[in-house]
Amino acid sequence: MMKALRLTTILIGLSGLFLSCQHTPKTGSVFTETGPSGSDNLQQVTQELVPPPDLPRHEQVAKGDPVVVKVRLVVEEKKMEIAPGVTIWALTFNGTVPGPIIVVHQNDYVQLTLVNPASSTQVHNIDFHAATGAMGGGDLSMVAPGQEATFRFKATKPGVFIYHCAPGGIMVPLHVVSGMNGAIMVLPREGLTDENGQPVTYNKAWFLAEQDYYIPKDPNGNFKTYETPAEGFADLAESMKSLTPTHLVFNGQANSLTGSKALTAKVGDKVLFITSQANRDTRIHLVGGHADLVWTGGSFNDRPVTNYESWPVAAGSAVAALYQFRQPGKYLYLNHNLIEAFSLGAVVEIEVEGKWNDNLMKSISKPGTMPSH
Ligand SMILES: [Cu+2]
Repeated sequence: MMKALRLTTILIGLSGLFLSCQHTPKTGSVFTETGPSGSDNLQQVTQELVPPPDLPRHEQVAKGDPVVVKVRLVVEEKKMEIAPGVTIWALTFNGTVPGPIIVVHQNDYVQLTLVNPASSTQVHNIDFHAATGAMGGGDLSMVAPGQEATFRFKATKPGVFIYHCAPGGIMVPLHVVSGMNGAIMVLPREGLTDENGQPVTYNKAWFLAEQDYYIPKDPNGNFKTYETPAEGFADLAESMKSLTPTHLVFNGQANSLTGSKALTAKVGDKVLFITSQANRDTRIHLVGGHADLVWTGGSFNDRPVTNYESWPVAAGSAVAALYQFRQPGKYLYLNHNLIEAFSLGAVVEIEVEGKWNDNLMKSISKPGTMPSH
């Protein structure tokens, strides 16, 4: 009896140790606010955003004290071809689906200006999952055509997070499935750390957002087009209720990153993959590789898990994974619901240059006729 109790105690102790390794933040408590207690006197810098899959210029390890990072997002409502012959009224931040990724460090302040040109037809705003309060800033940024608004939030939690338009009610999913979402990466000030808590850096990073589209069809089964975004909303509201996308793509368009537009890397590159899905669960796999490190749930406050074959991205989140390419050749980065990848379009190609490593894999017998017995 005593022995059993003691064993139980040891096991509980060990599992506690394991849990604390996995879940205790590296420093302090998640309930303790750190960093500056005011932002008005901090240095201000402007971040020039770039179209995905690229990231804006940034330091992996913060230099100096927290700053106010000014970013400007301009709404663009535009007709966009998402697959051959299939067009939508894309509702975008800065003209791309997804919107550009913003990169800051923990305890920096993001000063976001949202501009809605007079030529727009819709009211828009922005909800940052990295922000605290006011519907993620949505309540401070509701801009009608011809208006702009600015708000500032402290990036208290390190990780990767989505942002999206959330103008209220049914307009929230209508705008999000029309492309109006993006991401922000809040790096720890000391940079990323690996499974052992040691510094780890990347020499390439890509922002790959999976986008679900629900394009309405006419009675003959042809995809419909509309004169204005609003004209299509009643049909879109119906088609999205099926919860079955007609198209599921990376970075806005089918084959946006395949063939001649494939991503490229070299053997030895450590690539940080930031994947977001604003509306729907997905699960990512790198065909021919792995994730060496995955910051599950997108949190940089926890130690990354290692060597995952596929990793989940929950609806309304972004996840970061790091992989070092060891072999040259073609890789596929895809949603490993293979129907969603190959029938609906959720696949990216990566071409890697370098020297083949026979020790990791070699052909013993090429495909050929079976020997007769
Ligand atoms: Cu919007």
